[in-house]
Amino acid sequence: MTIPLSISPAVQSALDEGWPVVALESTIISHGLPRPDNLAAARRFEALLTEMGVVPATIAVLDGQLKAGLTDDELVRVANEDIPKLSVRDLPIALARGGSGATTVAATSYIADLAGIRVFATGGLGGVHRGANETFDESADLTVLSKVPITVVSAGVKSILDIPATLERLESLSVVVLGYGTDKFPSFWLTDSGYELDWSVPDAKSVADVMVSRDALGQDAAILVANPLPVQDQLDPAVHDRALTDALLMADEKGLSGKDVTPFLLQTIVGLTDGDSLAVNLKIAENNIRVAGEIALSWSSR
Ligand code: PSU
Ligand code: MN
Repeated sequence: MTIPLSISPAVQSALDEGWPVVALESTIISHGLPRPDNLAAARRFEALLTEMGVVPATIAVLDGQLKAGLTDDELVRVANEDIPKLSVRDLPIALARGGSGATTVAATSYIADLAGIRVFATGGLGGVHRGANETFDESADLTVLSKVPITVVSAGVKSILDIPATLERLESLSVVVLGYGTDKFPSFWLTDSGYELDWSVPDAKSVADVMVSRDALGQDAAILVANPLPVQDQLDPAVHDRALTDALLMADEKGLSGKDVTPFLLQTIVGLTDGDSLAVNLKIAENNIRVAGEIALSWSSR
């Protein structure tokens, strides 16, 4: 069986010509944002890149095909159909059944790499959950990033997770972590988690330089670019802390586990912040997409 990978004509010609391409994930569309804002956001994410002269490649699984680059009809399907969230381990099952699904950071990175795409923008990466010492709940995003040579731009990880444990695991897994214009790891809705990073880069060209030396070393792991939201755009820290405490308590009371934990926490926090977290969420995704676009431009102009 050959890999059922379907690359859109626009993405394929950009890859052939060495033009800049940025992969976008689909779980943020299907599970991370509510309808109908999700479809508008998915279209805006692509438009932001197109306006920069970068080709967007939204990644998903549709009818048993791994897709890199979606038509507008396909974006509508991802936004409006009740499709499952697929990590890397779910891909063989989805393909065998001819099924569809939205891809997590892990699955998006994996498919983008199969397609030959080097740069990927997401909102927030999965990581080690609080209480993981008992539940073992650690996102496959981390282990997959130890094996896939992609550059992911993320606003750190959300404070729903155990941030220091996530940073420790990124170190164990030899994932390169670069603060983008900062030496503090961002915590998604908040500019600064309070945790220090070892390395900071000032601009997109410096990230492309690290990609070049990473390739020269033949390393397997990804580069994580931690891109903070400007402080004036962050969620009010008091609102944030209250919503976080309540959402974690509610997830605990429900006894959630597995892949349902992250979407539940994200949706609950949108409700608890009267939608403020959602507005910030969109700014974060856009901020990351712009930086990923600049990195892809710098990478393709070497
Ligand atoms: N964290 C966010 N927003 C998201 C996700 C995580 O701040 O939308 C999504 C991403 O697709 C990520 C996935 O890859 O959740 C991780 O899920 P889990 O924790 O079940 O591995
Ligand atoms: Mn999990």
